[in-house]
Amino acid sequence: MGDAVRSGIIGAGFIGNVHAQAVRASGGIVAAVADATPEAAMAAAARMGARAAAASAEALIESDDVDVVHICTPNNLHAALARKATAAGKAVICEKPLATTVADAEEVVDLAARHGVVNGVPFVYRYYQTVREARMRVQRGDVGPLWVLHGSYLQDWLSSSADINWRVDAAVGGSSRAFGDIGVHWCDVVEFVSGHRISRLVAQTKTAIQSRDATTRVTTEDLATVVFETDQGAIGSLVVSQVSPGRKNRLWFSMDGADQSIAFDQEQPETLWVGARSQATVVPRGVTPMPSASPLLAPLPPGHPQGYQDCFNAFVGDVYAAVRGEAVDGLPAFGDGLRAARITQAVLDSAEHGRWVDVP
Ligand code: 4PW
Repeated sequence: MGDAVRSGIIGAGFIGNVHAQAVRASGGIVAAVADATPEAAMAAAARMGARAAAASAEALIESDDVDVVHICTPNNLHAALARKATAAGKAVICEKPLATTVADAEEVVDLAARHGVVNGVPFVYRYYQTVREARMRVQRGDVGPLWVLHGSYLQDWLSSSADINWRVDAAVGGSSRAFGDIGVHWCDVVEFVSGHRISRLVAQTKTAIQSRDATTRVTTEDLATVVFETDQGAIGSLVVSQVSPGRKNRLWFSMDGADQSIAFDQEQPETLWVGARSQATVVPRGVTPMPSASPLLAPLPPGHPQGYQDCFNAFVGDVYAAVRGEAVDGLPAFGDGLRAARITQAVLDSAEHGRWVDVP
């Protein structure tokens, strides 16, 4: 490997482009792009400024010019490509879900461990500086023992029957949609900040729009509600929706403890809300000293807002640091992708059978 890390991106849609920008922001090179056809890859390589268009995903994985494989395809291809890239000894960033079944996710995790490859799953909301600050405050004991973890993740981009996307099709997107696509982000960031683990849950799901584009019959859920308990005795609740008009990407959580409550809103990520009995404070990003924070989290000073792409940049920067052999705190990896698959399966099982389910 030369000085700059060379990334190959498989899949050139919305998220493939986010990855390409993060590669450049992290000092990497977009060495190759693969897409559904060689022609589409050539168009994408020109659009994204990649050095080369790969003839196929497999060719990209095998290329000696690629150090890190980014899997940004539709969900049903993730596990197979992650297996191939891992077996080829490449570092791998695999979009969530790592796999559409728990068994496949377990296999990918095992394989990555056996081959000792650096791996990441972009649970990027961990990379807001305010999220790290919330985690620090919880770890420091400011909030006290946590009693209740609650919140929601709401979007509206699938709220009309005219909204069509491959994610809606269970054969391509997987048997869970709203929860598997965005509910898992909420669980990841809440477990990351709180240090608690969701240990059992009861869920309901609903397909609000049962037919899209007048023809497509939809089986995946638009909505999920989850009530849960954690391994440390807290209780919680979560609402997930991709059909909430006006809500664009509203991931919000509150952790309420014996001494304080602390809340974060992904659409207002420059502040944390910290409440105590005597006062509530809106704390701006960057004013609280965080001695061990990575500089990647805050490339710009307070007052210059950190956004979604910045989080992605910091995540890819951390993967690159791990590739260079540096220690990284809080990098979301394949193990976290497996955790998400297990929680998703528990939600589906609970919703199907109408009962509490343990999360392994
Ligand atoms: O991972 C999520 C996506 O699948 C994202 O964070 C937001 O919701 C953006 O697109 C979808």
